[in-house]
Amino acid sequence: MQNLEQILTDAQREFAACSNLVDLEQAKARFLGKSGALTDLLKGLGKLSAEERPAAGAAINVVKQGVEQALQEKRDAILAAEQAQKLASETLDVTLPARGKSQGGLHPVTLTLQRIEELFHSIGFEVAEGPEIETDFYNFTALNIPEDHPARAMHDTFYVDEQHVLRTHTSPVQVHYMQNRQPPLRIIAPGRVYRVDSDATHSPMFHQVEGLWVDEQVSFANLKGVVQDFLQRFFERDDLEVRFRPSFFPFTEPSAEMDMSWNGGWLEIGGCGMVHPNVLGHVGIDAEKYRGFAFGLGVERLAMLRYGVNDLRLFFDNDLRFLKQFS
Ligand code: 2NM
Repeated sequence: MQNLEQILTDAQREFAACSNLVDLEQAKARFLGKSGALTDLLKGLGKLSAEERPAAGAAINVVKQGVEQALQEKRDAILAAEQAQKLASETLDVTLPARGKSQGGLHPVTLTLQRIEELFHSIGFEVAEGPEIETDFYNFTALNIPEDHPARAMHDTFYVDEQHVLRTHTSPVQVHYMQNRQPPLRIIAPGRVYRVDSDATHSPMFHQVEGLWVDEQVSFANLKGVVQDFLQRFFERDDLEVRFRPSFFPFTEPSAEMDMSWNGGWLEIGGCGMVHPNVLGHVGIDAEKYRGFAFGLGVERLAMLRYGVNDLRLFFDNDLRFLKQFS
């Protein structure tokens, strides 16, 4: 019984030396466990006489309560310390400057399309759009390319099913537009087109912009003026020349291919012509009263020339080292 005070001080000292809950549990077992110091004393009570037992039991219980209190205090202290450490390690300094935000940029083809749209808008053209999956009628028939016409072989076509194709040009947009309106009409149709073609200079998906002007007195001379004015402004060169070579398209008559002067030579840049009377007939425009001109330009081609890009495929690789140069 003289040990009681000693047991309490031992327990307090041993608990104080513990730095985690595992050690503390082991220390607890040495005092309060099955064969702990206090448990041994309690077991020994039976050997005492009936007179001695109450006082001895009370004394042991006082110490036991002291040990338990020391244990609980240490347990609380360890938990508090662990919590404090966790909070410290998870602290966010909300006053730190944010990570640098990296600004994206527009794709060179998008930039080129925007520039084209802006230039045509400034001379009164509207921008028209339409679906990339088209019916046979809108992509071919309405454009004077009947079922078995050899011209269908001019563009290798991706067929979706018997009646639907991925548009091979944006002309079907103009067909839709003409169907719903009467002249005067002045539109460009920019967008994706698809052809079965893939090598260094051809992508199966590329962008076209087609222009259309329909009115009573529209002439081939107007076409030449609009195209030359556009190209001069697009390339910011007043001395840029345009030349027209006779050609054939089913949807225009007469038709021509367009070249522009470039580095002392000529470069083919697109096709054009006066809208064929059959096309106007298909969309319910009186071909006796109205005439129209139309032209088509390759957007990637224009982008390559404007930005000095030497390989078409760079536009479709999405290599950031390339794209970053345009942001
Ligand atoms: C070209 C060349 C020549 C063209 C024709 C039409 C429409 F719908 F009015 F008939 N749109 N675009 C056309 C004419 C397109 O691209 C090389």
